[in-house]
Amino acid sequence: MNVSRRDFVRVCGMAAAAVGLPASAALQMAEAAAKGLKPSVIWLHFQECTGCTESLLRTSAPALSELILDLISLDYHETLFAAAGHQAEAALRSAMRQNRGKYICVIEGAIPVKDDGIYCMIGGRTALDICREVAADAGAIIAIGSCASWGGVASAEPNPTGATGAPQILEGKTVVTIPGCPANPYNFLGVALQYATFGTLPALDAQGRPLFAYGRTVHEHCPRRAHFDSGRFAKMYGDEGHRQGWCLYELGCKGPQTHANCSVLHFCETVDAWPIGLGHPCVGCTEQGIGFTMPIHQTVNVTGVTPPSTYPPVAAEDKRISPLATGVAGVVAGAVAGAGYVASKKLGTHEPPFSGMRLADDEKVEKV
Ligand code: FSX
Ligand code: SF4
Ligand code: F3S
Repeated sequence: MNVSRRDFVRVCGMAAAAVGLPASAALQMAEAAAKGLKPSVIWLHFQECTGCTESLLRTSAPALSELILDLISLDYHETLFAAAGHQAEAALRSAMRQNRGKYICVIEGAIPVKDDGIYCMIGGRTALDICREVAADAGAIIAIGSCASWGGVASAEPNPTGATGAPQILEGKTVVTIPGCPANPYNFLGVALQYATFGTLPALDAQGRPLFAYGRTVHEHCPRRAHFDSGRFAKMYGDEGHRQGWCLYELGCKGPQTHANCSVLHFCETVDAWPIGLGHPCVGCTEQGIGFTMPIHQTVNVTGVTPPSTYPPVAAEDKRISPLATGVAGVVAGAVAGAGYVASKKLGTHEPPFSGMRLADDEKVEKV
């Protein structure tokens, strides 16, 4: 296809940045893809809405979605295939045979296990059987979206089909999970290109989520965080606080308990194209036990201490400082405030949990 090398490197750069790799890795990824070293991808669809595929293909610039299809070799994908019926089945067999042990098996959608899996059948076979068979000969397995990661929306109560995720079906295998409803396509692309170029997978957490994307909560790098720390909350949709872009916690934002990088990696390369950016609380779509489980407008507990209660206020005044010394004091105060900011970026969940919104030290910090 006719694309400039610049565009090619640009998409690789976004994928590399998503996985936390340097710009030089983007060049290597682009060169590997240009040489034809593209990952063979066999993409399975089970119980889902196809939103993950849609978000992969709905980039802001049409050329980018074409580029994405040029970076991976999509050898089997039911919804994008022209083939149907026996032809499609034959394509699956052939893709598995030709790339045995090397292909990336992407699973989109939950797998129902109730009643021997009869609630999702393709070509006369259950999703359960297909998933196990295709994953058995894969070089890497990626569960894209919350449905494939743990069951997602299909597993919401009362879960009539026994919908579950790929890691639960493929016990003992490494399954990279990219939850999100839909998953952010650049998190997927980054993992796929890293695997194709370097033969490695990113570091994962206990649920198989890449740490580069799910190591922190939405709340930790939310652009509305300053409002949270200052106690400024929207109380109703359309009220003054909501129009001013204040924190959405009291409207049920699940950001404090939801691990994801959507606050820094928006969708469709469009600025602010993510729930909070558009004025809606995070519903916790990437977090098992929250997304599709907790009522949307119910507030979550805040675990992980915010800077105001973790660090002493920067208000310790030294009355002996002369007016001439205020320039120096300003620099020092700025350095301390900067350290607090950096430390806030490093917040983990090691601190003792607390609930409630207004922190005792808020007032002091506001005066600084
Ligand atoms: Fe849909 Fe993907 Fe949600 Fe599920 O996304 S956007 S229902 S996570 O498997 O297609
Ligand atoms: Fe952002 Fe939600 Fe946290 Fe408020 S509660 S700062 S809107 S993540
Ligand atoms: Fe999902 Fe919350 Fe991000 S709803 S897309 S994890 S802001």
